[in-house]
Order: sequence, then C-alpha cells, then structure tokens
Amino acid sequence: MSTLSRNETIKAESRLLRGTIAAGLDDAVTGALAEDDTQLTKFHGIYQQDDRDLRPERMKKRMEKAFSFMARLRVPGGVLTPAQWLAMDRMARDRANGTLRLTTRQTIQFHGIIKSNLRPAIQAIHAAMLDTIAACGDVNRNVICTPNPARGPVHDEALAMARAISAHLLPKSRAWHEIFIDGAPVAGGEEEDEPILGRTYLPRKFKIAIAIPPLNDVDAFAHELGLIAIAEHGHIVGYNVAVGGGMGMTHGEPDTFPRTGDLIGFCTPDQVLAVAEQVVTVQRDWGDRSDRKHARLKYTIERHGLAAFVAELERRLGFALAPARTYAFTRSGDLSGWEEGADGRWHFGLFVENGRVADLPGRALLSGLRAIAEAHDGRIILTPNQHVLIADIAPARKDAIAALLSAHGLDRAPSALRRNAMACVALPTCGLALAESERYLPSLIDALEDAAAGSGLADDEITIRMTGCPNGCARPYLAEIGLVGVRPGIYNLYLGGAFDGSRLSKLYRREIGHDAILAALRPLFAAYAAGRAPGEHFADYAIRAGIIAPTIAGNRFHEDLPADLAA
Ligand code: SRM
Ligand code: SF4
Repeated sequence: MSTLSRNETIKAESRLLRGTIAAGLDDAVTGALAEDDTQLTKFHGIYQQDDRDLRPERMKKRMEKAFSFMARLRVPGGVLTPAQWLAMDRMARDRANGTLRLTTRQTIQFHGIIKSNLRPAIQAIHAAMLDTIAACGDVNRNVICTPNPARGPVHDEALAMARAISAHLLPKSRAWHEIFIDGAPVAGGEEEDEPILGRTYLPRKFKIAIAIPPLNDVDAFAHELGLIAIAEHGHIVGYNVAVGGGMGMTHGEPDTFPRTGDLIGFCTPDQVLAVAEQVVTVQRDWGDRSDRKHARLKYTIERHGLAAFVAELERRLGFALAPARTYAFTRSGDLSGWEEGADGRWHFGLFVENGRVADLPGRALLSGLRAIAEAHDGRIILTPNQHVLIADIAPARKDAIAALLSAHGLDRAPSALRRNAMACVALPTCGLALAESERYLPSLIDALEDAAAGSGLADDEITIRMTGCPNGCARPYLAEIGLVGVRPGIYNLYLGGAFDGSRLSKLYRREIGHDAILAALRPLFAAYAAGRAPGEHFADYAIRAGIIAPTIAGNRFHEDLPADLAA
C-alpha cells in the first residue's frame, strides 16, 4: 500500500480540525501559525499568506515574512442581503486590506488580515449570519448556482438546492465555532462525528455547481459534480448529472490535466442530496490519499473507469440514474446591465473587473456598492464570474439605484472583451503564483481592445481568462482564449475552449510575453472578422479554419501530451 500523504496524518491527528490553531492565535511572538495548523485553517476558510512584493526587502533585513491571512466566505448560490454586504464592507475596511475580492466561486475573499485581527474578523462575519466553514480544504466547497432571479421560481428552486447541498455536506465538527467564535468545547467534551466526510475528510477539495440552461455561467463541466437543471413549465423537474470535471494541472507533468465532467444521467430534485452524498462517499473511499496531485475525483474516475464509478455510485444509491435529458447551453460568463424579471422587478449585472471591489479613479466600486446597499431592499448576488448582481429592485426604486450607479461611475458598460474576461488573484498574495494575473490582465485587455476594434470586433463577445499558474482558478482552459502563467511576464496561450463552456482549449503558443501575445492574437482577430460564418464564435472559427486541431484526447488534455494523443 502506498504511504499516506502528510496532510492525511495532519487531518487524522487534528481532533476534527482543531489542531493547535486556538493556541497559535494567542501567540503574539510571530505573525504566523504552526505549519500543520496552516493546513487545518483551510477547512475553516482561512489561508495563511505573505505579501510576496515585500519578500526580498524583508529577507534582506532578516525579518519574518509579512504574514497575513486570507478568509473566504461560504455563500451557497452567492446570495447576500444588503445588510450582510454592508457588514462585509465594514469588516474589509476594519480588519482586512480595505477591499473585497469577489471570486470565481460566487463568494468574497478578504486579504491582508493580520493574526491579531483574525478572530475579530471571523466574529464580524458570524455576527452577519455568515461563515467561512469549508470554504477551503479537503471538503465540499461553496456550492455555486446560476444567479438569475429574472428566471423566477427556477432560480429560487436551484438556489434552495445549492443551499441544501451545502448544508448537507458541511463538516459536523464544531471546531470553527470553538476556535473563532465562542471558545467553548463541545458539551460533555465529546468529539463530534463526520458521518459523510469521515474523520480524515476527503482526499482533496470537492466542488459542486448548478447550472440553469441556457446559461452555463457556472462552467458546469469544471466541477466534481455539475448539476444541470431541467425545467418544465417554469419549475425544475430534475437535474442532469455530470461528474469528474476539474481544471488544475502542473506544467511539465502530463499525468495532471484539466478534464471536463462526464454526463452520467438524470435525477429528480428529491434524489439530489443522495446523489451528491454518494458521489462524495465514493470519492472519499476511492480517492488517492497518497499523492495530492492525483487526488481529485477526475483522477479517481480515470483510474477506475467511468463505468465502474457509475456502477459503484448506483450501488450505493440503491437506484439507477435515468438517462440524461436534452438541454442546450448558449453561453458561459455573466449577463450584465439591466434585466427585467417576469414579476416586474429589475436586476442589474454590475461589472467588477477581476472581482476586485475597490475605489478606483472614475469608478468607485467600494463606496458605490456601499451606497447602493444602504438604499437597496432586494438582494445582492455574487456571480460565478467575479461580478455582482443587484437583484430584486422594485420598479419604484430603479431610478434611485440607477442614479447611484451613475454617481459612482458604475453605469458605463465595459467592452465586450473586458466583460468576458477573468483573472485569478495571483500576486502579491497567492503563494503559488508564477506570474501576474489580476494586476496584469487589465492592461493586456487595453491592448487587445484596440486589436479587436481595429478588426471591427468591438462588440463581439470572446471569452478570455488568465491565471498566474496552471492551477486554473479562473477556469482558463474553458475560455476561448486562455493565458496561463509560466514565470514572471511569460504565459502559455491556449485557444479553442467553447463559448458555452462545453469544450476545453488546447495549447497554441508556449512561453510568450506581452508583445508575442498581441502578435499571436492580432492576426487571429483579423482572420476571424473576415472569415467567420454568421453567429460563429471565435474559438469555433479557430477550429474550423484549422488554426488549432479540433479534438483533444477524450475529455482531457495536457500541454505536454504526445502529439498523437493531443491531436
Ligand atoms: Fe483556486 C489554490 C484562489 C477558484 C483551482 N486558489 C488556490 C489558492 C488558495 C492558493 C493556495 O493554495 O495557496 C488561491 C488563493 C489566492 C489568493 O491570494 O486569494 C486560489 N481559486 C482562487 C480564487 C480566489 C480565484 C479568483 O480569482 O477568483 C477562486 C476562489 C474560489 C472560491 O471562492 O472558492 C479560486 N481554484 C478555483 C477554481 C475555479 C472553480 O472552482 O470553479 C479552480 C479550478 C477548478 C478546480 O478546482 O479544478 C481552482 N486553486 C485551484 C488549485 C488546483 C487544484 C487542482 O486540483 O489541481 C489550487 C492549488 C491546490 O489546490 O493545490 C488552488
Ligand atoms: Fe494562485 Fe495559480 Fe490560483 Fe492564480 S491560478 S490564484 S496563481 S493558485
């Protein structure tokens, strides 16, 4: 039997995620926590980080790294009340770096929380009836769901399902409350049990998304479990089930790869919790606990084969899934601007460049959203593509909200290219970043906008996503244009992901910098403008024109796969 990874021992010895975190928080000598505890805080939605911009200077001065913490909320379906938004805005200014960072999984991250602020920060989150439980770590992460209240009951039903799944799969350990909120051990001193996840939790992170066709804004095929809602007469009658998607890979290691999920059938709404639970338990029992690079469900399925996985799932369920139903996705990404719901209420999709809510020259997002939250009595919904939906605006309040948007410079629509762009956080906080992403993509888009406009494509939607390393946090391998950091200033360029998020891209150029990226894309924009068929998307054209090969090996790829497999 292969040796268990170090994380498995840390989990096993943690007393259900407690470790020595509580004592570490009280230790004023260092800004950090004990190394093993930094693995455990992840299960509580908290990452120890350091400011990488400051590393050289502090190393020269022989100072400890500039440690701080990132905290991530758990917000299934991304729905907040205006009061919760205001509480999070205040928390960010009082205890973090003064910005909110909206993520690709429909939630908020706070960066730069120093250790002495961590308990008060988490307590402020708790006071707003929110939490950070299971937002990171080897557990089921924030369950995401198409945020489209204009769809009425269908959205309500999908959102209720996202919340139910999140609650069902949540760790039962009270460690989060004990460490950060009340300090009180479980009554009677007995440790809780983890009937679904097990006392060593899952082999690796686990992700679930609910899509409501025709929108594939959640990228349903990028998740361990993708549920595609099937609606009839305005209500959800069930969900198509896709399993084994995931994005992460490592440069130069072809046995790691992005993979799109396999559609394995259909289940009714009352079967969903059982399906989610049993997909989790098969992965819990079959997943690789020796090598964390091969521990995600996608590798479990590749190792055992899809048929064996489905047979085991159905054995545990005690019933077979029905055949998948017909559905059609038309696009990924978010809708922006005003949309009127069937009930007459209005929704405004607000563009937030790369999810960073801050006051920028001419675009006061932080104070603008604060003013809107003060005036708004509907909901504020975080999207799966780092934007915000100001939802459920009564017709009588629409003008007031529009005036606030305008007063803060938030009513100007970005270009079609920028609207469909996403970048992960990367530097300076992400410890795994090999190159810039959030701080670089806006200037690359400036240049690409010129190129697109020069080819007459100013209004054409093309998805472009960048990450600072191959882990894939902005789901770059599902974009029409993907840029993945290799080292500072250098990226691999991928092309060919489907506009509706159903097909992975392929490597087009290896290790290129800013000028070469522009040199590669400019002629492609021109060729697309001249040669496309009516309604044809950029990546579909690139495949039809032979710019990139049409297929990948099954539903996975790697930049270093041998040509015969990759073609
Ligand atoms: Fe991610 C690790 C940021 C969505 C795949 N991700 C990280 C860490 C925590 C770095 C670390 O482990 O030290 C990053 C923190 C950076 C920072 O300073 O904030 C980080 N991931 C993000 C966010 C904030 C990107 C963003 O700009 O929005 C997203 C937070 C989502 C959330 O709210 O829960 C984020 N990460 C994703 C996604 C997209 C998704 O889930 O839809 C993926 C690809 C899908 C997938 O999981 O396959 C993703 N993140 C990873 C991986 C690669 C996992 C793998 O199996 O290979 C890592 C590294 C790891 O786990 O070892 C990672
Ligand atoms: Fe960090 Fe890489 Fe994720 Fe970007 S893709 S946030 S660089 S782990």
